[in-house]
Amino acid sequence: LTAEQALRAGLKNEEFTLLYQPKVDARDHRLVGFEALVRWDRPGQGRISPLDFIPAAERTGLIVPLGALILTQACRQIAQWRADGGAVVPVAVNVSPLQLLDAGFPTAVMRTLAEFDVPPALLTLEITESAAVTHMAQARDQIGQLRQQGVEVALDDFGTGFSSLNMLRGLPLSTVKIDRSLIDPMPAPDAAAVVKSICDLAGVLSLEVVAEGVETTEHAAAALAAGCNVLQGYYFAKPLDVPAASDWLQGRR
Ligand code: G
Ligand code: G
Ligand code: NA
Ligand code: MN
Repeated sequence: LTAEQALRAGLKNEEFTLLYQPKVDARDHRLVGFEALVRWDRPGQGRISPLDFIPAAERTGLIVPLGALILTQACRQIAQWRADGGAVVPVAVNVSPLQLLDAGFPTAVMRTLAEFDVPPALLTLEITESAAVTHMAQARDQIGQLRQQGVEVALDDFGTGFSSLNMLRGLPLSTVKIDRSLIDPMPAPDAAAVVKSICDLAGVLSLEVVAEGVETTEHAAAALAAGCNVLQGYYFAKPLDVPAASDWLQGRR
């Protein structure tokens, strides 16, 4: 079986599962959102990391239907949590460059939200810089359409690519997520200064700041002191299955 054939079969049989990693308020560590992270449960092969199949999905163009399936699963889960009647928080879904730049993407997102009667404010899309670097005008237009409808858009892995500052200024974003490689060396003063300057800049641009990869109490304290609004990482929780994520929503963690 080629990677493409395996992916096609996986799509047909809906072998993909979403895990949900909590994001917490930097000050009081209360739950403020989840990031959906896909896993592939391949019969006979166990659970496969997205690092091992997203590249093939992008290469073959299958990321477009796979991305649509992931979005559907996330919206279905949000609807389920709403139906449960307890607290609900926004869910962030990762979007590949090819998906974002697909002309039908904003319409497909709005159609999926409508299908499950999910308010757009409960969906955040996480995009990576590479999508915007080469197709800035198209990315700006697509993101603008989604923001206009009330969907939040976050720039993921900030600090790892190039043209980052240009992206921050030029795209209609709601949030910037600072890559964990910048969080990890904190509280070293030089690292803290870099994170603080990103937070200061985000403040000027009216962007919320999420610190990724918070693994220790020292990371959490330093990220708060630097001005991050939201924290995410193994210190609080790893990506969780639905029952564990539901426990977080109900305040039992
Ligand atoms: O969850 P994990 O650390 O294994 O994720 C590895 C990489 O895969 C990360 O860069 C993450 O953004 C990406 N990823 C996880 N879930 C999705 C998804 O649903 N869609 C896309 N396009 N990328 C994802
Ligand atoms: O590229 P993106 O930021 O979407 O990557 C998300 C990935 O980061 C997920 O696969 C998730 O498992 C991983 N992750 C989440 N929290 C932490 C953390 O605290 N430390 C490390 N090393 N990885 C993390
Ligand atoms: Na990502
Ligand atoms: Mn992400």
